[in-house]
Amino acid sequence: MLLFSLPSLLLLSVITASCSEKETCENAQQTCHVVTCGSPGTKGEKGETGQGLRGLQGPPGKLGPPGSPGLPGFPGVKGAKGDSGENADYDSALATTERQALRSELDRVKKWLTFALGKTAGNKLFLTNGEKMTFQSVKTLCAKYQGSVATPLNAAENAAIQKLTKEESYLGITDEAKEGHFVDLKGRPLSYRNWNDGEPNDQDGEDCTILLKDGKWNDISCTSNFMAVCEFSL
Ligand code: FUC
Ligand code: CA
Ligand code: CA
Repeated sequence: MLLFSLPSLLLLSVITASCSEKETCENAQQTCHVVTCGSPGTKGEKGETGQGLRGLQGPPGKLGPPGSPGLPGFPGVKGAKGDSGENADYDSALATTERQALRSELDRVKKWLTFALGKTAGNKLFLTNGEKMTFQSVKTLCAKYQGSVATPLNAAENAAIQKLTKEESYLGITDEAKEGHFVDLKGRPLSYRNWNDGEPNDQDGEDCTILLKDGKWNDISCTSNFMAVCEFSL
């Protein structure tokens, strides 16, 4: 580094040469004719940046705000096949229990119905709505309730129908298809008959059958009005 400017050095050389080596400049001022002492030099230029050690790293900053949600991921792989359904034996046992319970309840309801309204014989239930009508109307009425016109197959069934009403009732027996040949509504020949004396006489073209109050049968006009009695299987 240059501590003194060049003119200052030259001036200092002149003073040193004219004074003795052991004299100070103040003394020289007193003894020398020419006194020329140095003034302070101009400020040097700023030095270069130092090479000091770097400080230690500070603590982590505060947590930033949450970022926005990312895009949906890809669908996962298909899972393994599941177990088979419920236990079949258990289902079967439950079905049996439920069936038995329903059967029991149905039997109870049938008994109530029979006690209050109907008459039974074997596995048949006979019911009437208490109305008199033509034979065609009785067929339609019974079909509507999933039954058929009362057709006694034996004395017990005949008696059951007889006890149901005090009126004369139509039976499901006709000779409409072939005169004199009485059959049931499915066309089957009769295995049981209970004609009154002198019947069937086909008086004025009688092709239907009624149950008389005493339980005997008479052939009669199909367009006359008689009690509607239907039969239902139990
Ligand atoms: C008898 C019966 C007829 C009718 C008449 C009033 O002749 O055979 O069907 O009931 O009586
Ligand atoms: Ca006839
Ligand atoms: Ca008759």
